[in-house]
Amino acid sequence: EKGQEKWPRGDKKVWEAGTRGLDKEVPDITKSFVNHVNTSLALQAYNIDDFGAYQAAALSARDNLIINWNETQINFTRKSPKRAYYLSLEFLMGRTFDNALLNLGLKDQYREGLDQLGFNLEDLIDQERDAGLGNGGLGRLAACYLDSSASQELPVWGYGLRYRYGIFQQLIAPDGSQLEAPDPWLQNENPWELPRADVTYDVRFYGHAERLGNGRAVWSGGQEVLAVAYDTMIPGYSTKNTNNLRLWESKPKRGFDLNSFNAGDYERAIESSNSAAAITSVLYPNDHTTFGKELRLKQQYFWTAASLADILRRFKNLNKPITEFPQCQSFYCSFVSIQLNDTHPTLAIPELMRLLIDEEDVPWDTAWGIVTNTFFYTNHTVLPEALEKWPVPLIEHVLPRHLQIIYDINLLFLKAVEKKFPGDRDRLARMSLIEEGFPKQVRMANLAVVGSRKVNGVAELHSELLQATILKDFVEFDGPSKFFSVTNGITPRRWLDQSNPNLSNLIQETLQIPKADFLKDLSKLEGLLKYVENPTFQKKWAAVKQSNKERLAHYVEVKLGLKVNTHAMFDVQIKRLHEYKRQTMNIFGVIHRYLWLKDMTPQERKKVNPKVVFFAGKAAPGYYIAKLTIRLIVNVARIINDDPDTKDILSLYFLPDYSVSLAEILIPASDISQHISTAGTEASGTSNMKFCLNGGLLLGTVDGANIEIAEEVGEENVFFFGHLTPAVEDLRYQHLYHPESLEQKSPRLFRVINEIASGRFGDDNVYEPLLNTIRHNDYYLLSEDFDSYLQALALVDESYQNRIEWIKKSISTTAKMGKFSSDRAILDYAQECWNIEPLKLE
Ligand code: B1H
Repeated sequence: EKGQEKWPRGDKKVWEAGTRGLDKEVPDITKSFVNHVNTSLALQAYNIDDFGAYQAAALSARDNLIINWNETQINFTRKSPKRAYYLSLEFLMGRTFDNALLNLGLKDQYREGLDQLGFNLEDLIDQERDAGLGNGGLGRLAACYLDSSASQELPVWGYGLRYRYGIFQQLIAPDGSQLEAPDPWLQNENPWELPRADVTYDVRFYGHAERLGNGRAVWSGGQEVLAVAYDTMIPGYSTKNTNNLRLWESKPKRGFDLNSFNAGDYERAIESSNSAAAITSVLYPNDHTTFGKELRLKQQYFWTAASLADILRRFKNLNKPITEFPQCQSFYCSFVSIQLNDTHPTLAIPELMRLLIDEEDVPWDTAWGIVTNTFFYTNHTVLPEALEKWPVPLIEHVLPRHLQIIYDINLLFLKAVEKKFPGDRDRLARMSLIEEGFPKQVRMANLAVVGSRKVNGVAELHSELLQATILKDFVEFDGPSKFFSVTNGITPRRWLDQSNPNLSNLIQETLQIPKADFLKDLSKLEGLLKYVENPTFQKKWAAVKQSNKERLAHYVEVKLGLKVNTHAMFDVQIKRLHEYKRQTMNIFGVIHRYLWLKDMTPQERKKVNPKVVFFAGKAAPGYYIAKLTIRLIVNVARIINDDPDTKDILSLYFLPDYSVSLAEILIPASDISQHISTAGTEASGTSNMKFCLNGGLLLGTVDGANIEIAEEVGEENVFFFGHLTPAVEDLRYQHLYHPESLEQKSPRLFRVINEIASGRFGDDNVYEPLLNTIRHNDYYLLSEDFDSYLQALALVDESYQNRIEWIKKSISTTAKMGKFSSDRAILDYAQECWNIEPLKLE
């Protein structure tokens, strides 16, 4: 058969018609796909694989986005509505292709078109690498908010950094511990970004700041670095509106140092160019801890300086007086609101002061009026170790002019405090932007509060705690109206329709309304309540859950070569490893269950419902105890999964390299998920919302958004346990000053800990530091909650026995999750803070 090559894939006629661009014979999608294969990629049907096909399909979908993006942006420029900017050091976007097709409403057309060309859409979707530019909830929240802003047709842009390496890849070593590898997500071209070589700004570091005596100063010398914009299109769902996420890349301003180069010192010649590129090289993987590293400070300033320069330039194109920049009485005379996602972008406050005073010649008071009407600050945690502080000498070295401005702000602020509370020295010390000590430190949360118009927490309990604790003085000073709460939300496009198409289809077919109706107004899910008692519907509901469990089992089999029992209850805890989130309590619970099963006769064991426990999550590379927890989980899994007495009724999996894409597979498969932080420590949580939206029930403490979920779905549908927030402080005090023996406090926990210590799960002694955190001061109160946790787990078992009742709980839960759409949350921000309105592209 020499010379007679077989046609490699799909329908030859369709390929050929696509190549020739024949209008009538093939749909536009086919033409555009084949065209990108032939031209953008210089490939053909003969040599293209799934990855190439993904790229071509992505480029063709992107063409649609670009057109919508252009029209949206022109519309915004022409009508110049007030805009909001979301400054976040993290945007945990995950994959884009699937979501783009969904929001464009082109998924079915692409599936069909690709099928004719010999490709399977789902396989191509799987070719894409996650954009992992975030650590966890905070970064994923930013991504959900972008989706909702575009879908609500709001003029909102995101600003962040284009890290060359995202969150590290997690590997598991033979001994069970976490290893980290870089995440070179840009290695293969990223079709979703548009480099903007023409949008650049100079950003200065170091040098000297000289006051001129008229309030202004000149900042000169030091290092100048170039910020280059990369734009990512953010399509709205079922609207043409397409917003923008602008990420900055750092580059050397000049190629290299010519003097050193000419003197033959080549290393020195490229040193400064390397140091410029280093700024956006990698995402810091330490959620909830601050390290005080110079490079991190440079990231924060680089990003806020470039973003503000861009925002100010856009405003100045309007030729309006500078006082109309921010919020003001009349809607029509204000143009900019800026949301600070945590304290990471707080340098934007002194930076805007600097731009206004030094560059725009605005007097201090006017400038301060503008600044304090522009910014809004969201706090995401009350954990003290996460509150950002920067050493004064470091700021003085890197940002000399900003330190002057911070001191000036502080002086005026403390004067005002002194006026309101004369002689209250302690209060002044607590509220000062500068913490005394060696070295002195700048308190970024204080600066963010003082420089913002409004401040919010991310769930009701969290906002209350904030106002009662770390912000108490500020509430007393500013009055309560500056402080409020916006409960977090999640986008139902990604977290229902995209990750759980079977459920979304069943909902559509049952409610008999277009998908867009409930995906844009999630409260429509309440319509499902009518069907809770309907046996046919219950069966279909259960079948969807089953299909998702099989999809997860398939993933585990392909990735890890392990077979999962899909007839077991699926119990899932997936989140960053942290002591406050208490993965340790969960693994201790698993060990307890294992010991309990081992104590039974084979007959007794037969009556127990099988259960599969899944963990996934990364530990910060320097967080020793968190890493040890992973090692314990992996090694317990090895013992349990291998024990012939129990392996059919209890198994345990640690799925490595947790990511947005993995969450999309895990969440729809869960029967029960765990959100078991010590009361008062988890600000909100957002995966709890994702599980419940997908009909998984919640086992949790009375913390964060768990509380509001229970309020919505009914307490009879969630499994709550543990001490409440007001008790926590007293209990900690008791632990410190009147410690009780663990054996007395919880004999069951005592036994579990002793079994681990005895080497039952291998690794004599390596777990001692982890066990000691509980034996000794037990800051997160595991020993106080363990028995009620076991009780709750027993109740979960019992409830699961009555499958019909369980399914009813599951349906009722999904039906009542409307509140947790990020559309609701983003509209709260738009109304409460930003004062912006939708601007639809017709
Ligand atoms: C949350 C963080 C966080 N709170 C510092 N704080 C970081 C702090 O790299 N850093 O320096 C990174 C992240 N992340 C989470 O935010 C809360 O713990 C969750 O409860 C909440 O749901 C989420 C979104 O609001």
